[in-house]
Amino acid sequence: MKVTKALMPTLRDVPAEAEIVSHQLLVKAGFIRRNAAGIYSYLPLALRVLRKIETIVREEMDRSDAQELLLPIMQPAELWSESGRWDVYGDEMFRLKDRHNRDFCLGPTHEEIITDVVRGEVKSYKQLPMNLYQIQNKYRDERRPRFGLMRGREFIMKDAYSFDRDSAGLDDSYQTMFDTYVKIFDRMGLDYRPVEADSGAIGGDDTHEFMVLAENGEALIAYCSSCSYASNVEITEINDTAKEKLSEKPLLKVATPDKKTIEEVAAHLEVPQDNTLKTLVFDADGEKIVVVIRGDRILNEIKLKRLLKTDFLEKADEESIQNLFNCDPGYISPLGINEITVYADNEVKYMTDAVCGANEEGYHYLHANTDRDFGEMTFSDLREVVEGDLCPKCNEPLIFARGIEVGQVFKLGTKYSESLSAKYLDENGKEQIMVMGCYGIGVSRTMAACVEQNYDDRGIIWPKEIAPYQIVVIPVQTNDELQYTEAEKIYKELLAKGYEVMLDDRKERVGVKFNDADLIGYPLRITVGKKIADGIIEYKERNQSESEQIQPDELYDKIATFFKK
Ligand code: 9G3
Repeated sequence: MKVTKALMPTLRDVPAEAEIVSHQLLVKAGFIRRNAAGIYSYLPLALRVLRKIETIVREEMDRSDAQELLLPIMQPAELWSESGRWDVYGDEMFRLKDRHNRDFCLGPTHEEIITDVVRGEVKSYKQLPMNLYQIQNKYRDERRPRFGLMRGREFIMKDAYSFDRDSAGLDDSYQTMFDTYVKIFDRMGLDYRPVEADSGAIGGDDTHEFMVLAENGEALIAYCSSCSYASNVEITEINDTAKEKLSEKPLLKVATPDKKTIEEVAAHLEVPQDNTLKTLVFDADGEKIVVVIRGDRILNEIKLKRLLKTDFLEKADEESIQNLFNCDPGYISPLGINEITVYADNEVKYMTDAVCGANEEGYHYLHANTDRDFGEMTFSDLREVVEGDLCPKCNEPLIFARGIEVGQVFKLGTKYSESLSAKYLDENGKEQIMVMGCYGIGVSRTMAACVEQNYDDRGIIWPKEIAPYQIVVIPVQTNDELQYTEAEKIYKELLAKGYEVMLDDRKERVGVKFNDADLIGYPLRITVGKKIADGIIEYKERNQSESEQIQPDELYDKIATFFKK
């Protein structure tokens, strides 16, 4: 391709709304253009990258014996009513009516559609397991679409759905998809981690998110400095080792007038915050509960919801706390509580000399000892993990990192096969419900995530596996007969050898050509300048700082080596 013919509108500056690097660079380098909030055109360079990502996804999915199909974007509301989800997703779902006034949505995901297809076509255990996937546009009306392709309202997803006889079969399908994702993201040259994640469903099954590590990532993950453990901090388990029992002193009531927050109480009593107890009151599914954690810790409400097996959890309001304890929330504690269920984080179990509320306005107690002074408590891992907490698998310190979720694998179980009656006949002719898994990869998001991980102050540095073109050939003086014909000769040779080559044939200063080449991020740049008269050309890899002077006939072996690596 020649630059003078190509649609690749590089810019000097980027629009203000581009906040993160990948959004800025994809716009500046002429890859994407915004048509509306969260809706983009993929210009030729972007489409070439997308197609390469899709090819890697397809090759590995097909290798896992998954079968590609293509499902409709327009989905009839009836299916979503059958699954009970038509009314679950409010404004996030794009809804429309056809000319007969029938309800449809633009597919945000395809569990209902794929289950409808399978329930009509798969009847026997002999046909299972079956894994079907597509690469298709998805539509979700994000309240705040931003970060370019990272959080769009129309995006491209590979979504796969596995159908098995039973949960043992699902475990195999899940593992197969997990291993396939590892191959896919390895081939893309991404630095990523599969992390244990929150399944969202009440007491749901396994789920893993594939996170590309990047400081602009929206997710926070904790990974182990020495073993492969990694998890979304929402669910990072914490190993609480027993603390040594401090001396036991009798409870001592002290005045703490107008000292309500942990900070104020700790400062007033001159005790460290990790030696105080925080007591919280919640309304869980209509029942009042009390939760106790160390004063310097943060309660992890996702862990609490999983423990209580409910999604309906909210902080009790001040008034109901007053009714329960006859004092301000800042002075409450588990002392003397016996008619309300008390949950406590594991750390609380070992506390023997803590400060806690006196359940009396203006007073706290010193030397509270959990074993001695508090009634029945249900202990569990309830706190937010902090960096440096010990890995639940090997006790080495955990490291925090931000991540961009580019893939996720879920065990769905029978959630959709039950509601949509996707059944098969087993060996004994008995009807059984299929067991499903679903597996997503954000294809367009992966392109942006790749930029977040591969750029410098000059622009994008595409991994060679997914670069829009492999090589750019630049004649320094396009007017110079020798330079241009030699450059064009190399260009044609490389095309003939099957490389994807761009020839910058513009009558521009070489500085402009170099800047564009580095901004667009071609993995390899070949420059033909004055020295061609002495049989010398310049060879430069985008992710190397130095260029090399070589002879034209050395070029082809060098390039073959570079792309074979
Ligand atoms: C909706 C809307 C938004 C949604 C969903 C449904 C997320 C929805 C979860 C999934 C789970 C997996 C298959 C591929 C991998 C992810 N946002 N999810 O179900 F109606 Cl508006 O999509 N689906």
